[in-house]
Amino acid sequence: VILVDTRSGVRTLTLNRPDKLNAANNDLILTLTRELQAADADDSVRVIVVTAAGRGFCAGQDLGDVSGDHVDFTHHLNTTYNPLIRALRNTGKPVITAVNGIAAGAGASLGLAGDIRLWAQSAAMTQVFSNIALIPDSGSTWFLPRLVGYHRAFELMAFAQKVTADDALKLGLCEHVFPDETFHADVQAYAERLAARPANALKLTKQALQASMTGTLDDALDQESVLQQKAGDSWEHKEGLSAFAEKRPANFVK
Ligand code: LHQ
Repeated sequence: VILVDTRSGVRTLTLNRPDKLNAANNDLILTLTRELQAADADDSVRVIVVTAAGRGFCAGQDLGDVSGDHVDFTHHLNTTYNPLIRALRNTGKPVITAVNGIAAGAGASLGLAGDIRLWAQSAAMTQVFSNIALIPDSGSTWFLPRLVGYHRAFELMAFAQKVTADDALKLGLCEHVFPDETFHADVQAYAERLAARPANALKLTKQALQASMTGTLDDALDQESVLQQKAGDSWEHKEGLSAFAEKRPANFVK
């Protein structure tokens, strides 16, 4: 259900149930979670890409698996999607969600959860949950209002509106849109550029930014002073300074 490929420090995890638009069954969610943890622990991996096979990114929960009178939604979320989103957010490595097609429901949440979001021109997102009278989950109630504000988030959720790639770019739901024909190659090239950046500094940057999402300016200033020490003590910083003095590009990959 998940294809794993590593090239030039980039670990690509590809959701692979294309005929179901990569709808998420337990196997897919748990395998993706394990692969994210494995990528986090593997020193040869500098950037993680989550993308998908076929014309869809992820159609959310596989609805074939959760019908019946007494679905334990709380247990389901706590044992599947919530550990997945935590694994994705907790890795110190940059995660790119490369949204190649429709991202619906929990698939939309997954698409929003990356540090960098790259979309194909034909990709779209829908907070489809209200179509089946559920609430947005897997982090969408946290991610979306931080990106577009409370009111626009509510409207997108209430009507399950489909957001196109061009609109996503304007709304800040993605950083770049690439042509469909070259999408996976463009994502790989982008990821390799990111993999050449200083890994320790990016890890600390993620830590500071994530803390800032829930903290005050005073908290952020305190945090910066502590984490800057860690960055400044690293070989990466020395290399950056030497490269500047010698007027050459820095080499942050050992
Ligand atoms: C699917 C699915 C799918 C199975 C397309 N399941 N087969 C929920 C419950 C419990 C606990 C926790 O959390 C959640 C979180 C959630 O994610 S709730 C939201 C679940 N997702 C949906 O409600 C989305 C349902 N799908 C759609 O609305 C459409 O398929 C979208 C808008 C994604 C794509 O539309 P189209 O491009 O028109 O494709 P399609 O509808 O023709 O789908 C293609 C095939 O994929 C089709 O199968 P078939 O055998 O007819 O070719 C669909 O049945 C299947 N598929 N989504 N979630």
